Amino acid sequence: MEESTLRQFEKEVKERIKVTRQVISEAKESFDNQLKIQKLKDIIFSLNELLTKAKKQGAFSSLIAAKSIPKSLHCLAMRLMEERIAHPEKYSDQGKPQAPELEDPTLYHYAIFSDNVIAASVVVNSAVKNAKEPWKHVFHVVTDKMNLGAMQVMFKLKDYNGAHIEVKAVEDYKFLNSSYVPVLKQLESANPKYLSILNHLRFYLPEMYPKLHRILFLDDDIVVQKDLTGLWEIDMDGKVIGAVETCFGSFHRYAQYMNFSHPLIKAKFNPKACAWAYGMNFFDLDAWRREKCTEEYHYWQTLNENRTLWKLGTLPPGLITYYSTTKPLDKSWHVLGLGYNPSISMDEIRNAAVVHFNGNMKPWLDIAMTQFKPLWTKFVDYELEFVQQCNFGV
Ligand SMILES: [Mn+2]
Repeated sequence: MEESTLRQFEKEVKERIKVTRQVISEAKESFDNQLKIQKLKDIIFSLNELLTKAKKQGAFSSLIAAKSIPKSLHCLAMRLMEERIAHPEKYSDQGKPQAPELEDPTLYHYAIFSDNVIAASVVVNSAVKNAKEPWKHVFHVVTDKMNLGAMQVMFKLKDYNGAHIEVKAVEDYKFLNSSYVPVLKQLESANPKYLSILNHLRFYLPEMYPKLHRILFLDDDIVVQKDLTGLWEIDMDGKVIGAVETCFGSFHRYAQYMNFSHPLIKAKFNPKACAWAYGMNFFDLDAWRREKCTEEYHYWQTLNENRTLWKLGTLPPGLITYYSTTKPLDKSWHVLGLGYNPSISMDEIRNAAVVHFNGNMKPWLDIAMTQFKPLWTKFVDYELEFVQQCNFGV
C-alpha cells in the first residue's frame, strides 16, 4: 500500500471511530433519557397512587371524624346516666303531675329532637339567654331510649331563668308504631343507615303536641342568637311551614332532590321550584291539620319504600309534603352552612337570629371550623362538674 493511501485510510478509520463514538454517545444519551423518562413515569405513577390513597384516607378519616361519637361526648352521656341511676327519684318524672305550661298554647313552644346531650343543651341555653321573657318559652326535647336518662339529668342540673323544659323518649309516643308510621315499617326490613325515626319525628308534630297551635322546630346543630318571638308574629298566609329558601341560579331546586324520571314526581312537581332548608322551621299546626300534611307525607313515604322517588334524608319528603304550603322566611332568620362553608360573611352571621352548623364540621368535633366554633362554645356549660370531668374544650 502506498504511503498516501495508508494515511488516507487511517484518516477515514479515525473519522469512522469519531462518528461511531458520537453515535454511541448519542445513543447512550438517548438511552439514558429513555431510562430517565421511564423512571419519571414510574415516579408519576407511584405519586398518583399515593395521591389516590391519601385522598381516600383523607375522605375516610374526615368521615370517621364526622360520624363517630367523640370520646368527651360519650363520657358526658355516661356520667349523666351514672348520676341518673344513683338518684332515680331526683330525675324521674314518673308519677309526677305534668307542668301545665307544657300544653299551654299561649306560650312559645320549641321542638328539639336529638341524641346529643351537649348539642341539645347548647340549643336551649342559647335560646333562653336571648329570650326577653324566658319564662314564656317551653322546650320539648325528644331523644331515644338510650339517651333519655342522660338528657333528663342534663336539663335538671341548672335553672333556665324560668323557661320550661320537657324531656321525653321517642318510645314514649305510643302512636309512633310500625302500623302507623311508614318509616318504622320500612326500618323493619331496610338498612337503618338510611332511616332514623328521630329524624322523621318532625313529620308528627301535630300529633305529638295536640293542644298546640304553633311550634318552632330547631335542629340540634344550631345556635340561637336573638329573641325569636318575632316568628310568632309573622302572618303565615294559611301556610303550614315557614322556612328560608336556599335556591340560587340552577342550584337547590326540586330537580336536585327528587327523581324527576319517576312519572308521579314529574306529574306533581315543578323541577325548578325553589328548595328550602330544615333546621329552623316555624309550623302552624292548625294549618297542618287542615291541609292533612301527615297523610300526604305518609302517601309519599310509603311510595318511596324502594327509594325510587328520592334517596335519603328528610328534606326531599319535606319538599314534597309542603310543596304548596311553604311560607318563605327572611334569610336573616336562619343562616346556613357553618359546618362546611368557610366563606360565609361575618356580617351575615352577626345579623342572624339562628346560625346552623349543617355539614360535616360540627362545632363539637375536632374538625370544626375555628372561626365559627366560638359561636357555639360560648353556650356550653363549662361550669358543670360533669362537663369538666369529660374534658370538653380541652
Ligand atoms: Mn342540622
